Amino acid sequence: DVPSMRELLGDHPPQNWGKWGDDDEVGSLNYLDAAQVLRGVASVKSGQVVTLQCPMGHPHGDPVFPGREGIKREMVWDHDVFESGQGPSFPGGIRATDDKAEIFLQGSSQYDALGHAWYDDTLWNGRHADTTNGGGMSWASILPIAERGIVGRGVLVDMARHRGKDWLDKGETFTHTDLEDAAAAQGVTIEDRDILLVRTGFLKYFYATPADEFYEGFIEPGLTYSRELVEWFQNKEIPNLVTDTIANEVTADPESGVLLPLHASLLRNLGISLAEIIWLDDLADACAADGRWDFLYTAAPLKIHEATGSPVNPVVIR
Ligand code: UVW
Repeated sequence: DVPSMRELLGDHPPQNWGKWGDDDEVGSLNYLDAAQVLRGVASVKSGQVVTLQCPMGHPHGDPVFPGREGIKREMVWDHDVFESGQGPSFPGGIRATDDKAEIFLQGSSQYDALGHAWYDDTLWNGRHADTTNGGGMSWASILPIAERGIVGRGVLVDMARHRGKDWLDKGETFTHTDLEDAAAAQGVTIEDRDILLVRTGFLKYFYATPADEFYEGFIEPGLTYSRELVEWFQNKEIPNLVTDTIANEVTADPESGVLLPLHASLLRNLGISLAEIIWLDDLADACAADGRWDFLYTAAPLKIHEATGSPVNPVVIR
């Protein structure tokens, strides 16, 4: 029998509720003050820019959590539309293309709102989950995060490279001490308040694999829950976890079978922002080439009123 989230995490899990006031909706991103921005800027050495979004509408399909779909983009104006007289006629004859799209906001490289996941009817900062009712999130939507932006020193830990693999296996796990060991082997330290990027290679596996094989017995590799791991994130004041997996953690806790206990522990309880489906291979190659694994990390989720998340294209400057 699978225990409840409360049974797994306990009645008094590590929690940051109230730490930045009862009305706070951005949680641990509060750690990213001006000093942290300058610490990130100080890690820029060459001026190299690397973008981290997976392209939306990739011919192979988009990597999504089962039940979601990739973008459905439709062209509304093209040359033929104008030639057939169906497009608008603008004075002087200028013409333009136009697109519209239907997207799952969690259906590509994305940031989760802090209110995105919960248990026991309560979400970030102790608010009732009925704030998700009525067609939009009236509490802890993506908007406050989008308004502040995310800038700081980022550190990439390449777990796949550290374990000598192109990608980690389905269900393969690692812990915070594995992260520290891998970082030490790379010659970098995960410092307090760092934005933590973790590469598993699993998106590389996605693009290299037929969809039915990728989704068969869907379980991703990733961090695995323990109270010590959650305390490590809390004590290090990590503001943001960024991974190249769809859900940022091993999908189901291997011992209990509970689904996504780190969403509950990190997002709901500690207010740590989660960025998922982030393409880290180009960045990892750049870091491996010159042996520098820290950088300025910037991300600007879209300002979508009452939304549960937003697509994003993080930009790293090295
Ligand atoms: C779910 O909401 C299931 O996952 P994610 O946070 O990865 O979008």
